[in-house]
Amino acid sequence: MDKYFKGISKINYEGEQSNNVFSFKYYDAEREIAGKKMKDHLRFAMSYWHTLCGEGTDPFGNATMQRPWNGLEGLERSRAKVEAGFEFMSKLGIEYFCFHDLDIAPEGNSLSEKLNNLDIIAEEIEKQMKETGIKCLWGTTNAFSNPRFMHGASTSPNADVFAFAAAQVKKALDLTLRFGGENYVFWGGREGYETLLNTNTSLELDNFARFLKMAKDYANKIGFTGQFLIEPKPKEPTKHQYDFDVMTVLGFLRKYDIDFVKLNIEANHATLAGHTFQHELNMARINGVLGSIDANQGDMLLGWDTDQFPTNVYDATMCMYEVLKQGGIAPGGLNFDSKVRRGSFQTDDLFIAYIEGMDTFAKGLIVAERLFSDKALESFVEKRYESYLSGIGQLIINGNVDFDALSAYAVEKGNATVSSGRQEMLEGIVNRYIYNSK
Ligand code: XLS
Ligand code: NI
Ligand code: NI
Repeated sequence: MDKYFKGISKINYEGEQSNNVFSFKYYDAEREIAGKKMKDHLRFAMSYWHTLCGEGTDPFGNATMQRPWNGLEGLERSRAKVEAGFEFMSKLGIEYFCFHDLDIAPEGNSLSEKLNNLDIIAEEIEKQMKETGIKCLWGTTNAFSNPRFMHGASTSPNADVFAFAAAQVKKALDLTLRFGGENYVFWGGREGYETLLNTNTSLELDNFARFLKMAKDYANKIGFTGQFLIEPKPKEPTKHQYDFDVMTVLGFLRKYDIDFVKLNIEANHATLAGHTFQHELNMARINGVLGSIDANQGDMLLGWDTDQFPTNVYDATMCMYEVLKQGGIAPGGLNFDSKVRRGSFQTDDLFIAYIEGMDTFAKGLIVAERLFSDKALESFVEKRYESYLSGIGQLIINGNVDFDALSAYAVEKGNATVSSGRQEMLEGIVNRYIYNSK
């Protein structure tokens, strides 16, 4: 199809020598890396909201972006976006999309109108999915934009709002199942609070857990077997978000005995929480809950979720390193929860941004795979912990010593000799792999 993005043809891999902006320099979908195609390592997805609904507004200014569907209204506009979205993904060779209910169809004037609109557009989406072979990575609901959610959705002080949120998630789960979606995401939205002067945090958190369990019951009832994911974020829109970061969410899940939820890690949310992207991925991986990834990046000088397209090769490398250590990201993937800057308002900027994001992660994958298979970092790390493989270390690991025994050992030993962490040397190794991996 060549209707909405005329003049842009299929984006091909041309290699790093190419000067063609509209080509991949590193992303070569069919290239085999460690026994798997690049596209199957990366499982790229288009975010419906930023790509097809973003218009460049910010708190200080109006829309800057003229999109080919801007002249249309209501369901006509939604239909055009479906066609445009699938044309966009086909041209880029992106095989998955992620969506909120509100991205795909207009809200209308009542809940029943909204549900009806969703069914109408779902049919169009299904048609396009069949024609193109493009799949759904995950679905979710927008339970944060409508004014009724101003105090939260499942954590609202108002029980009617809890019910509305449930109605939305029910429908979004129906849609995700209908599209064969492999995951369902809960991003907190306004699940948090502004002040303790008016908030019963205990009830709100209990309700959040109740809500998740009801969602799981409903999923079981309709036969949705996809993965449930919570997407941690520390702040914005609320000051205190309940899903602050990976370890906070894990504490919550364990308290309420919820074992059916994994995590969707977003780069910009990690940095907002004062962590690196890799830290959050690592915490999720070692706890067995690394489920999927929202690929983007923040600006270190700005304290909000700028959702920029990822161009930082170092971060992408360390991300793919964690993914490889886990043995892959499926059934999750890499969703570009990223938007073009307000000043990058031309429609072809959308293509350029995706190409740069995909190339960045392709290069990251290439470098990470070399680092991983050469054990370039791993052999140093193994050696660093070797004192736990024998002697007193082994006794500690096996639970065969107590404080009395350890104290006696330390007194006898007199001193402990430690070795350098060699951080700069290791950073140099990573740099050389980035320069040299092809
Ligand atoms: C917002 C979140 C959102 C989720 C989906 O900051 O990143 O876009 O990914 O609701
Ligand atoms: Ni996100
Ligand atoms: Ni975000």
